[in-house]
Amino acid sequence: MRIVVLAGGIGGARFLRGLKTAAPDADITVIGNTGDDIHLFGLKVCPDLDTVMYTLGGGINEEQGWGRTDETFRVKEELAAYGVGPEWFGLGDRDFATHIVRTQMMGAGYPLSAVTEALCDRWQPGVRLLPMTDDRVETHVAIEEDGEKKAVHFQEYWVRLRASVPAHAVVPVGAEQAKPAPGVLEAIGAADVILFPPSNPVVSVGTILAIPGIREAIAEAGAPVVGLSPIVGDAPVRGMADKVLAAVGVESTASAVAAHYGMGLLDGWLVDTVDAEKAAEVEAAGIRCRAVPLMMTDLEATAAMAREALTLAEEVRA
Ligand code: FO1
Repeated sequence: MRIVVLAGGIGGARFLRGLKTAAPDADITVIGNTGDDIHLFGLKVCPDLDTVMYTLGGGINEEQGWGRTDETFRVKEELAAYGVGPEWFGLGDRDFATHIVRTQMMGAGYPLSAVTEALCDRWQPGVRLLPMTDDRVETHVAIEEDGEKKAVHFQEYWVRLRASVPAHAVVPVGAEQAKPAPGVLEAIGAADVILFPPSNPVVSVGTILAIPGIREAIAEAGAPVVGLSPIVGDAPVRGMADKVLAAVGVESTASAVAAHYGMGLLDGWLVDTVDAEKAAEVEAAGIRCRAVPLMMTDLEATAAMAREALTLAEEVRA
């Protein structure tokens, strides 16, 4: 079975671990969000691609959900000693190697998709990891800080500010000019199932859908499209998705996120059992809905969620 998954960072990566367990023989293609990418110290950092690669490759810092295990920060300390910032983004020594290799290869003319394939040669994530595009797209957030309106890079909003100020707008800069990376549209067209994992619906899945051609390809694909709500009990399970949902005028509920994706895109939607009463509202929006446990507490729980999503996909296909 060919499965395509639109994945962002931590939630998407953890879900993929469960999906691999639930469907060990499936051919999984991950379309990874690159709107979180940031250029630091002359290096290109791809947080969401790296989180998927490290999580599935066994190198992730498990409790953080990002960065490498057994990390040290000597390079970061030395940069700070030179007064070279920013200090608020924790790049570890082992992680730096990934960004050095990536930047070196891109400097030699390799597109991000080829670089990602090369990095995955080492990590063997067990999925095909494609960036959503080879073009530069970086999400910026319009905020007001100390009375001054400005746009900050998503990472500054997310990490330095901890999303502590309202986001007035979330803009994937460069998305309009970007093209899907090689293999992305083909994978969508050939998919038997397309999944939206519990990733951030605005800055992760939303950014991928903002690349011209991707939303249309999914809407036209013959495959059933099933999503899993990242919102449980009117709050994000992790992260601060509610802050960016507010920026796009979507309330932080399992049913509002389904409606945000819309029936033109989604055929099925899983909500957590605590939101069971919302299933009727989602079904009224033309999207088949089931209430199942959606907390990724461990691998087996996550695998069970993945099985439920695949089961719903078959129900919808029928
Ligand atoms: N998140 C943090 O909250 N603090 C950090 O210092 C931080 C550093 C970092 C370094 C590399 C990387 O790949 C991810 C990193 N993240 C950090 C997580 C990152 O902001 C998020 O994983 C994604 O951008 C959102 O999905």
